[in-house]
Amino acid sequence: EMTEQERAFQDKIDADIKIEPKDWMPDDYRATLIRQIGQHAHSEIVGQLPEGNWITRAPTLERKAILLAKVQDEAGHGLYLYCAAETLGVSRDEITEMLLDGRMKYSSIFNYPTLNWADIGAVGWLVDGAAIMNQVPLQRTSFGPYSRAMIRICKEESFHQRQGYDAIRKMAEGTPEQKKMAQDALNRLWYPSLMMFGPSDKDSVHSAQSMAWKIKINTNDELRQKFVDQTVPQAEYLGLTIPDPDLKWNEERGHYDFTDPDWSEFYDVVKGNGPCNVDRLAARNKAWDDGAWVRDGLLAHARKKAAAKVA
Ligand code: FAQ
Repeated sequence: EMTEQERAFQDKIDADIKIEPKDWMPDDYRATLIRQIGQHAHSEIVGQLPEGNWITRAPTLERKAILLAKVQDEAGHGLYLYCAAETLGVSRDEITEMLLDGRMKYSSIFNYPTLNWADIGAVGWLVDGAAIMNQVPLQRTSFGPYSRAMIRICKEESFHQRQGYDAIRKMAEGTPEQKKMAQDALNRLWYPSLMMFGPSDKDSVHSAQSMAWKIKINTNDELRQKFVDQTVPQAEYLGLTIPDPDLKWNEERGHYDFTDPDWSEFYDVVKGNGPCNVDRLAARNKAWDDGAWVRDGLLAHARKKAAAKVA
Protein backbone atom coordinates (compact mmCIF):
# COMPACT_ATOMS: atom_id res chain seq x y z
CA GLU A 1 0.00 0.00 0.00
CA MET A 2 1.32 3.43 -0.95
CA THR A 3 1.10 6.38 1.41
CA GLU A 4 -0.41 9.60 0.08
CA GLN A 5 3.09 11.04 -0.31
CA GLU A 6 4.28 8.01 -2.26
CA ARG A 7 1.19 8.17 -4.48
CA ALA A 8 1.82 11.84 -5.29
CA PHE A 9 5.45 11.02 -6.06
CA GLN A 10 4.52 8.17 -8.40
CA ASP A 11 1.93 10.41 -10.13
CA LYS A 12 4.68 12.92 -10.89
CA ILE A 13 6.88 10.17 -12.30
CA ASP A 14 4.01 8.85 -14.41
CA ALA A 15 3.35 12.36 -15.76
CA ASP A 16 7.06 12.66 -16.73
CA ILE A 17 7.66 15.50 -14.28
CA LYS A 18 11.30 15.56 -13.21
CA ILE A 19 12.15 15.00 -9.56
CA GLU A 20 14.48 17.70 -8.26
CA PRO A 21 16.88 17.43 -5.28
CA LYS A 22 14.68 19.29 -2.77
CA ASP A 23 11.50 17.40 -3.68
CA TRP A 24 10.28 14.65 -1.40
CA MET A 25 11.33 11.20 -2.62
CA PRO A 26 11.13 7.66 -1.20
CA ASP A 27 14.29 6.57 0.62
CA ASP A 28 14.76 3.67 -1.80
CA TYR A 29 14.50 5.98 -4.82
CA ARG A 30 17.27 8.10 -3.31
CA ALA A 31 19.40 5.04 -2.47
CA THR A 32 18.94 3.54 -5.95
CA LEU A 33 20.01 6.77 -7.60
CA ILE A 34 23.06 7.14 -5.37
CA ARG A 35 24.03 3.58 -6.25
CA GLN A 36 23.52 3.97 -10.00
CA ILE A 37 24.88 7.50 -10.41
CA GLY A 38 27.79 6.69 -8.10
CA GLN A 39 28.68 3.53 -10.00
CA HIS A 40 28.38 5.43 -13.22
CA ALA A 41 30.69 8.20 -11.95
CA HIS A 42 33.23 5.66 -10.72
CA SER A 43 33.10 3.94 -14.13
CA GLU A 44 34.00 7.17 -15.87
CA ILE A 45 36.96 7.69 -13.54
CA VAL A 46 38.24 4.10 -13.54
CA GLY A 47 37.50 4.02 -17.28
CA GLN A 48 40.31 6.50 -17.81
CA LEU A 49 42.88 3.89 -16.78
CA PRO A 50 42.76 1.43 -19.71
CA GLU A 51 42.95 4.28 -22.24
CA GLY A 52 45.34 6.46 -20.28
CA ASN A 53 47.68 3.49 -20.56
CA TRP A 54 48.09 4.27 -24.29
CA ILE A 55 48.40 8.06 -24.34
CA THR A 56 52.18 7.93 -24.26
CA ARG A 57 52.25 5.25 -26.96
CA ALA A 58 49.67 6.55 -29.44
CA PRO A 59 50.98 6.00 -32.99
CA THR A 60 50.77 9.63 -34.18
CA LEU A 61 50.61 13.09 -32.66
CA GLU A 62 47.05 13.47 -33.91
CA ARG A 63 45.89 10.20 -32.34
CA LYS A 64 47.61 11.19 -29.12
CA ALA A 65 45.88 14.60 -29.00
CA ILE A 66 42.49 12.98 -29.69
CA LEU A 67 42.97 10.28 -27.05
CA LEU A 68 44.14 12.82 -24.50
CA ALA A 69 41.00 14.91 -25.11
CA LYS A 70 38.79 11.86 -24.82
CA VAL A 71 40.32 10.70 -21.54
CA GLN A 72 39.96 14.24 -20.14
CA ASP A 73 36.29 14.16 -21.16
CA GLU A 74 35.84 11.02 -19.04
CA ALA A 75 37.17 12.89 -16.02
CA GLY A 76 34.63 15.64 -16.73
CA HIS A 77 31.82 13.07 -16.97
CA GLY A 78 32.85 11.66 -13.61
CA LEU A 79 32.71 15.13 -12.09
CA TYR A 80 29.24 15.99 -13.43
CA LEU A 81 28.00 12.68 -12.11
CA TYR A 82 29.57 13.12 -8.67
CA CYS A 83 27.85 16.52 -8.53
CA ALA A 84 24.51 14.91 -9.44
CA ALA A 85 25.05 12.36 -6.65
CA GLU A 86 25.91 15.15 -4.20
CA THR A 87 22.47 16.70 -4.72
CA LEU A 88 21.11 13.50 -3.13
CA GLY A 89 23.02 14.15 0.10
CA VAL A 90 26.14 12.05 -0.34
CA SER A 91 29.50 13.80 -0.59
CA ARG A 92 32.08 13.06 -3.24
CA ASP A 93 34.54 12.04 -0.53
CA GLU A 94 32.05 9.55 0.90
CA ILE A 95 31.33 7.78 -2.36
CA THR A 96 34.96 7.90 -3.41
CA GLU A 97 35.89 6.12 -0.19
CA MET A 98 33.18 3.56 -0.89
CA LEU A 99 34.77 2.87 -4.27
CA LEU A 100 38.24 2.65 -2.78
CA ASP A 101 37.32 0.09 -0.13
CA GLY A 102 35.17 -1.98 -2.48
CA ARG A 103 31.72 -1.11 -1.11
CA MET A 104 30.72 0.43 -4.46
CA LYS A 105 31.11 -0.95 -7.95
CA TYR A 106 32.20 0.34 -11.34
CA SER A 107 31.52 -1.16 -14.74
CA SER A 108 32.90 -4.66 -15.25
CA ILE A 109 34.34 -3.65 -18.64
CA PHE A 110 37.20 -1.70 -17.09
CA ASN A 111 38.59 -4.82 -15.49
CA TYR A 112 39.81 -6.02 -18.87
CA PRO A 113 43.22 -4.91 -20.15
CA THR A 114 44.05 -2.84 -23.25
CA LEU A 115 46.92 -4.84 -24.69
CA ASN A 116 47.73 -2.84 -27.81
CA TRP A 117 46.69 0.09 -29.98
CA ALA A 118 43.90 -1.83 -31.72
CA ASP A 119 42.26 -2.25 -28.32
CA ILE A 120 42.00 1.53 -28.01
CA GLY A 121 40.06 1.65 -31.27
CA ALA A 122 37.89 -1.22 -30.09
CA VAL A 123 37.23 0.47 -26.75
CA GLY A 124 35.99 3.61 -28.50
CA TRP A 125 33.95 1.65 -31.00
CA LEU A 126 32.45 -0.99 -28.68
CA VAL A 127 32.70 0.33 -25.12
CA ASP A 128 31.69 3.88 -25.92
CA GLY A 129 29.15 2.48 -28.37
CA ALA A 130 27.58 0.40 -25.59
CA ALA A 131 27.82 3.34 -23.19
CA ILE A 132 25.86 5.59 -25.57
CA MET A 133 23.24 2.93 -26.20
CA ASN A 134 22.65 2.83 -22.43
CA GLN A 135 22.93 6.58 -21.87
CA VAL A 136 20.74 8.02 -24.63
CA PRO A 137 17.57 6.78 -22.90
CA LEU A 138 18.97 7.95 -19.54
CA GLN A 139 18.71 11.53 -20.82
CA ARG A 140 15.01 11.05 -19.99
CA THR A 141 15.62 9.57 -16.54
CA SER A 142 13.28 10.91 -13.87
CA PHE A 143 15.87 12.62 -11.62
CA GLY A 144 16.58 16.11 -13.00
CA PRO A 145 20.32 16.47 -12.25
CA TYR A 146 21.11 12.98 -13.64
CA SER A 147 19.07 13.64 -16.74
CA ARG A 148 20.81 16.95 -17.42
CA ALA A 149 24.26 15.45 -16.88
CA MET A 150 23.38 12.71 -19.37
CA ILE A 151 22.46 15.18 -22.10
CA ARG A 152 25.91 16.71 -22.07
CA ILE A 153 27.69 13.40 -21.60
CA CYS A 154 25.94 11.85 -24.60
CA LYS A 155 27.15 14.62 -26.90
CA GLU A 156 30.73 13.97 -25.91
CA GLU A 157 30.28 10.21 -25.92
CA SER A 158 29.21 10.15 -29.55
CA PHE A 159 32.47 11.86 -30.52
CA HIS A 160 34.29 9.18 -28.52
CA GLN A 161 32.54 6.39 -30.34
CA ARG A 162 33.36 7.91 -33.70
CA GLN A 163 37.03 8.41 -32.88
CA GLY A 164 37.18 4.74 -31.85
CA TYR A 165 35.50 3.57 -35.03
CA ASP A 166 37.88 5.71 -37.07
CA ALA A 167 40.91 4.26 -35.27
CA ILE A 168 39.78 0.64 -35.67
CA ARG A 169 38.84 1.29 -39.32
CA LYS A 170 42.38 2.46 -39.99
CA MET A 171 43.67 -0.80 -38.51
CA ALA A 172 41.09 -2.96 -40.30
CA GLU A 173 42.02 -1.36 -43.64
CA GLY A 174 45.76 -1.55 -42.90
CA THR A 175 48.35 -4.27 -43.37
CA PRO A 176 47.38 -7.92 -42.75
CA GLU A 177 49.07 -7.65 -39.35
CA GLN A 178 47.05 -4.57 -38.45
CA LYS A 179 43.82 -6.22 -39.56
CA LYS A 180 44.69 -9.22 -37.43
CA MET A 181 45.17 -6.96 -34.42
CA ALA A 182 41.78 -5.35 -35.05
CA GLN A 183 40.11 -8.77 -35.25
CA ASP A 184 41.87 -9.91 -32.08
CA ALA A 185 40.70 -6.79 -30.23
CA LEU A 186 37.11 -7.48 -31.34
CA ASN A 187 37.44 -11.11 -30.26
CA ARG A 188 38.51 -10.14 -26.77
CA LEU A 189 36.25 -7.13 -26.20
CA TRP A 190 32.98 -8.29 -27.75
CA TYR A 191 31.60 -10.23 -24.79
CA PRO A 192 32.89 -7.85 -22.12
CA SER A 193 31.06 -5.08 -24.05
CA LEU A 194 27.81 -7.07 -24.07
CA MET A 195 28.20 -7.52 -20.30
CA MET A 196 28.16 -3.74 -19.80
CA PHE A 197 24.36 -3.81 -20.10
CA GLY A 198 24.11 -5.87 -16.93
CA PRO A 199 22.70 -9.35 -16.26
CA SER A 200 19.89 -10.81 -18.36
CA ASP A 201 16.46 -9.46 -17.48
CA LYS A 202 15.47 -12.52 -15.51
CA ASP A 203 18.47 -11.96 -13.18
CA SER A 204 18.32 -8.16 -13.03
CA VAL A 205 17.29 -7.46 -9.44
CA HIS A 206 16.77 -3.71 -9.80
CA SER A 207 15.16 -3.33 -13.25
CA ALA A 208 11.48 -3.62 -12.31
CA GLN A 209 11.55 -0.99 -9.55
CA SER A 210 14.00 1.26 -11.43
CA MET A 211 11.75 1.19 -14.47
CA ALA A 212 8.62 1.91 -12.44
CA TRP A 213 10.45 4.97 -11.12
CA LYS A 214 11.76 5.77 -14.62
CA ILE A 215 15.31 5.78 -13.32
CA LYS A 216 15.87 3.20 -16.05
CA ILE A 217 13.93 3.50 -19.28
CA ASN A 218 14.79 0.15 -20.88
CA THR A 219 15.65 -3.32 -19.68
CA ASN A 220 19.20 -4.64 -19.89
CA ASP A 221 18.31 -7.15 -22.62
CA GLU A 222 16.50 -4.56 -24.75
CA LEU A 223 19.57 -2.35 -24.84
CA ARG A 224 21.95 -5.28 -25.41
CA GLN A 225 19.86 -6.34 -28.42
CA LYS A 226 19.88 -2.79 -29.83
CA PHE A 227 23.64 -2.69 -29.43
CA VAL A 228 24.11 -5.99 -31.27
CA ASP A 229 21.78 -4.86 -34.06
CA GLN A 230 23.71 -1.62 -34.47
CA THR A 231 27.19 -3.12 -34.25
CA VAL A 232 26.96 -6.13 -36.56
CA PRO A 233 26.69 -4.04 -39.77
CA GLN A 234 29.57 -1.88 -38.55
CA ALA A 235 31.75 -4.98 -38.13
CA GLU A 236 30.71 -6.13 -41.60
CA TYR A 237 31.72 -2.78 -43.04
CA LEU A 238 35.13 -3.17 -41.41
CA GLY A 239 35.49 -6.71 -42.76
CA LEU A 240 35.75 -8.06 -39.22
CA THR A 241 33.95 -11.08 -37.76
CA ILE A 242 31.96 -10.98 -34.52
CA PRO A 243 33.24 -13.89 -32.41
CA ASP A 244 29.88 -15.66 -32.23
CA PRO A 245 29.28 -18.53 -34.66
CA ASP A 246 25.55 -18.51 -33.88
CA LEU A 247 25.04 -14.85 -34.66
CA LYS A 248 22.45 -14.50 -37.39
CA TRP A 249 19.69 -12.21 -38.62
CA ASN A 250 16.24 -13.34 -37.53
CA GLU A 251 13.79 -12.12 -40.14
CA GLU A 252 10.77 -12.85 -37.97
CA ARG A 253 12.02 -10.92 -34.96
CA GLY A 254 13.68 -8.21 -37.02
CA HIS A 255 16.78 -8.59 -34.83
CA TYR A 256 20.01 -10.53 -34.75
CA ASP A 257 20.00 -13.72 -32.70
CA PHE A 258 23.21 -13.97 -30.70
CA THR A 259 24.88 -15.98 -27.96
CA ASP A 260 24.71 -14.44 -24.51
CA PRO A 261 27.89 -13.70 -22.59
CA ASP A 262 29.18 -16.25 -20.11
CA TRP A 263 27.34 -14.98 -17.05
CA SER A 264 29.58 -16.84 -14.64
CA GLU A 265 32.50 -14.79 -15.97
CA PHE A 266 30.43 -11.61 -15.53
CA TYR A 267 29.62 -12.33 -11.88
CA ASP A 268 33.20 -13.36 -11.23
CA VAL A 269 34.53 -10.06 -12.63
CA VAL A 270 31.92 -8.06 -10.68
CA LYS A 271 33.01 -9.89 -7.51
CA GLY A 272 36.56 -8.66 -8.02
CA ASN A 273 38.20 -11.52 -9.89
CA GLY A 274 38.62 -10.01 -13.36
CA PRO A 275 42.06 -9.68 -14.94
CA CYS A 276 42.56 -6.05 -13.78
CA ASN A 277 40.34 -5.52 -10.70
CA VAL A 278 43.27 -5.45 -8.29
CA ASP A 279 45.31 -3.07 -10.47
CA ARG A 280 42.42 -0.69 -11.05
CA LEU A 281 41.61 -0.33 -7.37
CA ALA A 282 45.30 -0.03 -6.49
CA ALA A 283 45.67 2.81 -9.04
CA ARG A 284 42.64 4.67 -7.65
CA ASN A 285 43.82 4.19 -4.06
CA LYS A 286 47.28 5.47 -4.95
CA ALA A 287 45.82 8.55 -6.67
CA TRP A 288 43.68 9.25 -3.61
CA ASP A 289 46.61 8.84 -1.21
CA ASP A 290 48.96 10.88 -3.39
CA GLY A 291 46.41 13.69 -3.48
CA ALA A 292 45.97 13.84 0.31
CA TRP A 293 48.37 16.79 0.66
CA VAL A 294 46.30 18.83 -1.81
CA ARG A 295 43.06 18.15 0.06
CA ASP A 296 44.75 18.91 3.40
CA GLY A 297 46.25 22.13 2.01
CA LEU A 298 42.92 23.32 0.63
CA LEU A 299 41.17 22.62 3.93
CA ALA A 300 43.88 24.40 5.96
CA HIS A 301 43.65 27.39 3.63
CA ALA A 302 39.85 27.50 3.88
CA ARG A 303 40.06 27.36 7.70
CA LYS A 304 42.61 30.18 7.78
CA LYS A 305 40.45 32.37 5.57
CA ALA A 306 37.34 31.63 7.65
CA ALA A 307 39.25 32.46 10.86
CA ALA A 308 40.53 35.74 9.35
CA LYS A 309 36.98 36.71 8.49
CA VAL A 310 35.81 36.17 12.09
CA ALA A 311 38.76 38.14 13.53
N1 FAQ B 1 29.43 -3.98 -14.18
O1 FAQ B 1 19.77 -5.29 -11.26
P1 FAQ B 1 20.82 -4.95 -12.22
C1 FAQ B 1 31.30 4.54 -19.19
C2 FAQ B 1 25.49 -4.97 -11.06
S1 FAQ B 1 29.95 3.51 -19.45
C3 FAQ B 1 29.42 -4.04 -12.84
O2 FAQ B 1 20.50 -5.12 -13.66
P2 FAQ B 1 20.91 -2.04 -12.51
C4 FAQ B 1 31.75 5.42 -20.32
C5 FAQ B 1 24.48 -3.95 -10.56
O3 FAQ B 1 25.12 -2.80 -10.08
C6 FAQ B 1 29.82 2.44 -18.04
N2 FAQ B 1 28.29 -4.28 -12.14
O4 FAQ B 1 21.37 -3.45 -11.92
C7 FAQ B 1 33.18 5.22 -20.65
C8 FAQ B 1 23.78 -4.73 -9.48
O5 FAQ B 1 24.62 -4.82 -8.30
P3 FAQ B 1 24.34 -3.91 -6.98
C9 FAQ B 1 29.04 3.03 -16.91
C10 FAQ B 1 27.14 -4.43 -12.83
O6 FAQ B 1 21.66 -0.99 -11.79
C11 FAQ B 1 33.54 4.61 -21.82
C12 FAQ B 1 23.74 -6.13 -10.06
O7 FAQ B 1 24.80 -6.20 -11.01
N3 FAQ B 1 27.67 3.25 -17.27
O8 FAQ B 1 31.78 4.50 -18.12
C13 FAQ B 1 27.10 -4.35 -14.22
O9 FAQ B 1 19.42 -1.94 -12.56
C14 FAQ B 1 34.88 4.43 -22.17
C15 FAQ B 1 22.39 -6.47 -10.68
O10 FAQ B 1 22.17 -5.75 -11.91
C16 FAQ B 1 26.69 3.20 -16.36
O11 FAQ B 1 26.93 2.97 -15.19
C17 FAQ B 1 28.31 -4.11 -14.91
N4 FAQ B 1 28.38 -4.06 -16.25
O12 FAQ B 1 21.41 -2.08 -14.04
C18 FAQ B 1 34.20 5.70 -19.82
C19 FAQ B 1 25.30 3.48 -16.85
N5 FAQ B 1 25.82 -4.54 -14.62
O13 FAQ B 1 24.52 -2.47 -7.40
C20 FAQ B 1 35.56 5.50 -20.15
C21 FAQ B 1 24.30 3.69 -15.77
C22 FAQ B 1 25.10 -4.76 -13.51
O14 FAQ B 1 22.95 -4.21 -6.51
C23 FAQ B 1 35.88 4.86 -21.34
N6 FAQ B 1 23.94 2.45 -15.12
N7 FAQ B 1 25.89 -4.71 -12.43
O15 FAQ B 1 25.42 -4.34 -6.03
C24 FAQ B 1 22.94 1.61 -15.54
O16 FAQ B 1 22.30 1.87 -16.55
C25 FAQ B 1 22.63 0.39 -14.72
O17 FAQ B 1 23.17 0.57 -13.44
C26 FAQ B 1 23.11 -0.94 -15.34
C27 FAQ B 1 22.78 -2.09 -14.38
C28 FAQ B 1 22.41 -1.18 -16.66
C29 FAQ B 1 24.62 -0.94 -15.55
